[in-house]
Amino acid sequence: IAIAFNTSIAKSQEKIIVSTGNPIITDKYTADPAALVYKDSVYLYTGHDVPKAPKNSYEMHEWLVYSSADMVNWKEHKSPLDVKAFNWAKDDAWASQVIERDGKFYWYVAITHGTIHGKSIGIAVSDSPTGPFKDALGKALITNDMTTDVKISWDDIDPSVIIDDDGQAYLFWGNQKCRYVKLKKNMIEMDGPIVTLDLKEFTEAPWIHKRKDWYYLSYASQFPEKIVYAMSKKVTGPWEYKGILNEIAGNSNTNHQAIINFKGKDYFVYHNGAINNDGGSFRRSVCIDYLYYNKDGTMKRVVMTTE
Ligand code: FUB
Repeated sequence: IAIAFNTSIAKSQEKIIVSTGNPIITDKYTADPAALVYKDSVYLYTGHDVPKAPKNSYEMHEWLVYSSADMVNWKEHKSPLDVKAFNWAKDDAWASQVIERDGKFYWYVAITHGTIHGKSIGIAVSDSPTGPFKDALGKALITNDMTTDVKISWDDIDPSVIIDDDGQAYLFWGNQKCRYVKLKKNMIEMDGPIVTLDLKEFTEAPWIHKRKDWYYLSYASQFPEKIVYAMSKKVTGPWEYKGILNEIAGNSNTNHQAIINFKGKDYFVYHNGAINNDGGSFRRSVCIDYLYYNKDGTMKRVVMTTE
């Protein structure tokens, strides 16, 4: 992606950002990207790292949305969702993904539960990809007490959703262990047991996508994190490990990816800590690079660029 510098022009509550390089957004810290291709636009959903967070940990209270028809000119929309939308939750607007079904947009988010110890997964819904979004369920879909084999409180994070060709939807998520569960057609209820996958050196950040007749499960591995991936002929596996897709992202212990095809090109969307000599593991920034597939369906390693 060509880059020289990024400019932004404020217009009421929306802002146009002309992104000519990585990171693509430089006036805010953006993390944990998810991307949705809908009609002729890409919608980019991110977390928002608070600048100069007083603690050496994540401080995130809202999610952001940007849209683009060309991957260069981005419109920043007014934040359509923050933690207060979930009245059963406490705080922490961690990683998320939006998916469309039958004209409705479902936003799966990781968030700290108010009364059940640990992180949980909630869902917001809207008639538009840019909101307004409201709590779809009035409670969490996944809570920490449903997955007691992992003893940390943040193992139920990083939701990623796919609707398979037969219409069956699956929610993947996890830290330390990757899980999935079928979703009902209404997208807000589970439709079967939680299944735990055995993935090599899985840390977190699963992203599930399909291309031709291959399913891809990419995820953050080890710590500091690299993005690796596995492939399968079925969405439920078995998964064959295929190695590193993206090395440790500059100056950030975490990496977190989305993979999309838009107008005939494949993109790898991720974050690093490279902004303005001031970024880092808790002040991250979204980047985009091209992604290339080999003839056998495997993905070429993505090398982080500044352009
Ligand atoms: O942003 C908070 C957490 O950091 C995410 O949930 C993880 O994927 C990591 O990026």
